Amino acid sequence: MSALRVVEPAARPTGTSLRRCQVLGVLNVTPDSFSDGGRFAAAAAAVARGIELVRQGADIVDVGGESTRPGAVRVDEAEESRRVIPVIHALSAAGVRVSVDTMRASVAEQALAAGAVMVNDVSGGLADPAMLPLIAAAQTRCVLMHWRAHSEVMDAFAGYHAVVEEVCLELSKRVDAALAAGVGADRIVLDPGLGFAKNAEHNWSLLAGLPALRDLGFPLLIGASRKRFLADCVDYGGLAPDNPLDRDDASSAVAALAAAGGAWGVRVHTVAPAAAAVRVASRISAAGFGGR
Ligand code: PMM
Repeated sequence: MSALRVVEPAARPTGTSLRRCQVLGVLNVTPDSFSDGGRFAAAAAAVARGIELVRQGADIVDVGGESTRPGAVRVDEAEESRRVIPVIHALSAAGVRVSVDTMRASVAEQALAAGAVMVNDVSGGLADPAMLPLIAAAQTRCVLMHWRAHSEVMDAFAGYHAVVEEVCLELSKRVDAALAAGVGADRIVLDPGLGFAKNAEHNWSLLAGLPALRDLGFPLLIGASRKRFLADCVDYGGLAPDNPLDRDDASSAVAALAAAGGAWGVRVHTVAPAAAAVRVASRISAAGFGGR
């Protein structure tokens, strides 16, 4: 008799595996994204878009009401709340896991009351001294991103001798501040802040420096999607490097590499290919890629 037996495959990571890199779908509720037809129509369109992002594979929808692009001028607090809170409320009520992308504790507090499950502070708690105490009191998960200055002036702060080491050092200072404020270590996600007071070479170095960032000992979020530095890769097929939408394929490539490199999450505008990318990375990692 043949010794050949059908062996049941070992349990495999599923699409909902906790170890799989999380996909954060970007939902920017700003006038340039959703302005047609007035405030109510804009909120309804944003909610529909958020639900569509989940359908395409987003694990979390990251809702922001203030542009942080280089040169962007700040919106006032009341306007930021008016933009995001109704959207967060409706998405949370629909069962969507929402994070709020804000530097303001007051907006974060309202967002948490409206159902948000995570605070994504691109300033890592630096812009508003009330932010870390709020996160501590709410015991919510937070993203602390590497940040040096507000978007209007941040390009003047893009000077580094050794970008990976300096970003690691500055992030660990944010961790210290968060822990001192009472934030639980298990609540913290770190983000190198690609494009924030960084030029293209800095961003590439930080992506190459993922192992050093991981050595900080916290989950890592990577936000490369549609950013300017990816224009370097858009030199084929009639693509327009200056058009952020034409950087989507490069964004998905970064998502795959970040996930394979052990990132906890990727923040992306176009979700479906990133959802595929993180699943591919998960399967390759499970098969032994990188010895993990
Ligand atoms: N980038 C932007 C906004 N929020 N949040 C985190 N954690 N990481 C990022 O890299 C990040 C962010 C700017 O991008 P957008 O204007 O295209 O949303």
